[in-house]
Amino acid sequence: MALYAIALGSNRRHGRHGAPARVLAAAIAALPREGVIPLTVSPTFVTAPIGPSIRAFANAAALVETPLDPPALLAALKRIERAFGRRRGQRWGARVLDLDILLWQKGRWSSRRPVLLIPHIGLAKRRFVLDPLVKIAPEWPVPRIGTVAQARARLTRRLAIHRSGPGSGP
Ligand code: PH2
Ligand code: MG
Ligand code: MG
Repeated sequence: MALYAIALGSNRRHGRHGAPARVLAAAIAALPREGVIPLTVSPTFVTAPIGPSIRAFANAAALVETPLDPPALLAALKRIERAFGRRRGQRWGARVLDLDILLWQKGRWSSRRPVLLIPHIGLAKRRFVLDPLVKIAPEWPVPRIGTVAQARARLTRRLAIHRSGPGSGP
């Protein structure tokens, strides 16, 4: 068995499940059918969209346990995305469900087939990932940074410095 942290996101309604927050709850409920057991689920956050999409996202994170290795877990998450109506070509656009592998217990993973990097490349750069994750796994190690809590502290400090930079003051 291995432990993973995954990120969940949605910014489109699902015909049957409803609003994005409901889509995330339904996605959590779909995990066990793929042999992925949710152990801890964060609260759901409503977040401003980063990138081209204009709709707000619902975001959450979960700690899960599974016998699957990273490529097999990625395939399982993609099957769930497809079952929820996710289509190819929606990268960074509005999407009904996005499931990303953030971290796993055994440290790093890097492969080209399938294209998969753990830790997720956006992990340390995105509040919408770290805010939910820090609620459930503050002490989880993040290679080269320390812990999830330290990654988030570093990011929020950096954002504060940007906001107080030249031109933004009184
Ligand atoms: N996902 C994206 C692009 N932008 N913005 C928010 N707030 N939340 C997301 O999950 C998100 C995003 C691509 O995966
Ligand atoms: Mg994503
Ligand atoms: Mg994704």
